[in-house]
Amino acid sequence: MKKVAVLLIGLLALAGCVPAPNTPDQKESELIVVGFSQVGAESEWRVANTESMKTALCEANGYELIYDDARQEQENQIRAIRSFIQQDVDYIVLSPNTETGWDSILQEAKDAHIPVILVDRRIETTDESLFTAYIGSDFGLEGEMAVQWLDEMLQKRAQQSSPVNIVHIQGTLGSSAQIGRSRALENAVFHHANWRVIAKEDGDFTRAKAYEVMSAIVKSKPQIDVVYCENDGEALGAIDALEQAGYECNVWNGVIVIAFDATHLGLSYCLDGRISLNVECNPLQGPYVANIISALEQGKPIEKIQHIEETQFDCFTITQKDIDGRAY
Ligand code: GYE
Repeated sequence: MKKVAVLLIGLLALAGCVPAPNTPDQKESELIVVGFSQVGAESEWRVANTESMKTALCEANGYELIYDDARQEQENQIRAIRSFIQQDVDYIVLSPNTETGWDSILQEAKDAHIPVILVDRRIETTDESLFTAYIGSDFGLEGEMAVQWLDEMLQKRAQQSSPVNIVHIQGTLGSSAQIGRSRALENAVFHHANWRVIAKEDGDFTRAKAYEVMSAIVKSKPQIDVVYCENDGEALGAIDALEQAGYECNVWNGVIVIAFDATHLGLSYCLDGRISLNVECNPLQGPYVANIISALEQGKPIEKIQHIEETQFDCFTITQKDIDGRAY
């Protein structure tokens, strides 16, 4: 391992804070060097995820973290990983923007004997030895929770047989979060003769993009029963556009808005009824990564694939206490 030797100096020579050599207070400790390639800062979820990683992998916990924000571009992530390899880091943590196209850069990491831990999103590969561990959400399950709830809600609205017009605003195309959440809706539409997707657009997990696409959709003033947004930011953008165009967002006699993440802001929209259902997606993944690294350091076995447990909140049961109790 290539840990950085760090000198913790008790006494500093006053002139220019130059360390006094060989003082008795001198201690040597080793930091584990981690290169973290993050997707970007596109959502509140992402910001909370970055914070969690920075907090868990801080110097006081024995880490030197080299952080890179890829601004939602795979090219930037590949460049960052190559630079981590050149810097001979101990571990690479990667949150891959999209699932495909990782084999050759991860082969370079493997050749350099640097373990790669995937967080949040996954990769599509035929060679599972290209990564050491994955920690994140089960996006397919999140989507299934959402469509199951919608099915029950439409029965309560007595819409189990009349046409249900759905607008589908997708997350970044090709990302695990988009693939899992979209697939659940597509399966459900396939199994319900009266559900139909009247518009499907890429909202890129941002409020601005969702506002833009939703503003175009409402121009034709169609009957909209449900808007299925693949994160909180998209739901907020879609609601802005819907309300501006005169639609009401509420569960009984308006547009049912479904969101994922359950961040503070998303849940406050749920409390006031404008988001009907918010499926939780937990961004606090830093401690899980630290545990994985610590097990690997001690030569202990790890579970290769770990999913975080998650729940859901709807406008009927959410309370202010639920919101206040959340860390993100
Ligand atoms: O839902 C969204 C973010 O990959 C789970 O990415 C993550 C998603 C999250 O930008 O808000």
